[in-house]
Amino acid sequence: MEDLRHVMAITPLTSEGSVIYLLSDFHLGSPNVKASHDREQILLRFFEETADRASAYYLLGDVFDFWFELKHAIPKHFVRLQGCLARLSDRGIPVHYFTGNHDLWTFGYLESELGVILHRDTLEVEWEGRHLLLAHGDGKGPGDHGYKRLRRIFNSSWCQRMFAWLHPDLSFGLAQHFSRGSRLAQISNATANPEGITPFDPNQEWLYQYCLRQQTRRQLCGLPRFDYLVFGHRHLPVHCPLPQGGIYVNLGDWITHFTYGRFENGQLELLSYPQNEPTGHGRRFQQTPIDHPS
Ligand SMILES: [Mn+2]
Repeated sequence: MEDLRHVMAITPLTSEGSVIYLLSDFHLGSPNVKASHDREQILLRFFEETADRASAYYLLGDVFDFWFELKHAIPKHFVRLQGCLARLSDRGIPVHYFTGNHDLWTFGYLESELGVILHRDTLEVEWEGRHLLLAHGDGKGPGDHGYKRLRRIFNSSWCQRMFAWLHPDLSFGLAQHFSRGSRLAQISNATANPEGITPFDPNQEWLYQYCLRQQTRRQLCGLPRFDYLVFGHRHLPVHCPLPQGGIYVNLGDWITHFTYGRFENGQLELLSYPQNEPTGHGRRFQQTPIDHPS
């Protein structure tokens, strides 16, 4: 049975002029620490520029390319971003942190130390009368059976305990090596087009198929259809209307695309953040047209 478990969300109150920002897949740590530090600086600038208007941030997974909390230790690096998220929380701006398939091994540190609100599964929210479904997106929809099997191992508490018993110089080193390999394979798929944008085939896009199923499920349950179904994971910026109504949004990533979602006045836009010049406004993301299946 397809994953139909959903967590009903607390509806955040959005005051006039306030904005909700959604972003995902920073993969800090990949391809190496030096390159990630440069991206971390761009992220810090983004948060600094947007914080005054932000009523909430939703980070939809894979913030870190590898994350694992031991009882007395966490992976080195990227303390500036951690500090930034902690400060946003301290200012009273809720930071929602979805676990991805690279950083699911968090056991309380991010909540207690950074003050983030952690989500491990799909979240349904209603903002300004719009219904949204939010998730990282790994293992959703048909296909990807190899990964779905692997995910059972990732989520096994016995395997996590075994991993935690190894010396972190060995276990973290190995995990980082495999994590980079899996992500690089995904990136090479997602940037096959010279413009860095891969027009996707809806028949092959599992998350698109997942969106169609979710809209049908809502209809069968007599619920209003989702206005936006928002994911990360694919490293592919997408803002694509669905045949039954509603829009499939993929937030892209902060490795090659630097794209993010901005929810304002009941509309969710996909924007790209300028990496070089400081400006408070992203550019609207241009996507190549997509042929819908009949
Ligand atoms: Mn992912």
